Amino acid sequence: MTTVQRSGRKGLAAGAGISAAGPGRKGDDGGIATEVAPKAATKRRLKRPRLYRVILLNDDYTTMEFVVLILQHVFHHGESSAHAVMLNIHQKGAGVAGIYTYEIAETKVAQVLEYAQQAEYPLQCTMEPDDDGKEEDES
Ligand code: TYC
Repeated sequence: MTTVQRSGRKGLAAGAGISAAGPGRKGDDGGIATEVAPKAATKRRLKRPRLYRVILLNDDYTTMEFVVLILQHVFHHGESSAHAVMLNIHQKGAGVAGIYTYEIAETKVAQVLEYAQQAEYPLQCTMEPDDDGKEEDES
């Protein structure tokens, strides 16, 4: 039985479960690993991913209706929530449309900018860490 250590930094042969002794040796199955021994004292707990706020900015030209549609279709707000969020942005100058992991937030920002450009509105959209730059604590 060939046993490999769970480690990303082993050589290619070790990583593939290939024995240096080669096949034919007593107790050696020819090199295909069937068990993976957990590396001692390796922390395997997954960290919570960082989250990002997607922010819409107010402007004087984009229509309220367009912003409500964006909030419904890109951010999955219901009609009344979309209306409340849009009004908050209109009054305060900016507001949170939604909170997502990095790549989803990035995609939403790109979608908003694409739709706004298509419709020839100057609507702006950005993202920022939801934790205000603080690193996650252990545990
Ligand atoms: N201020 C815009 C208007 O009065 C509406 C608006 C709301 C625009 C929110 C952008 O992110 C925005 N037509």
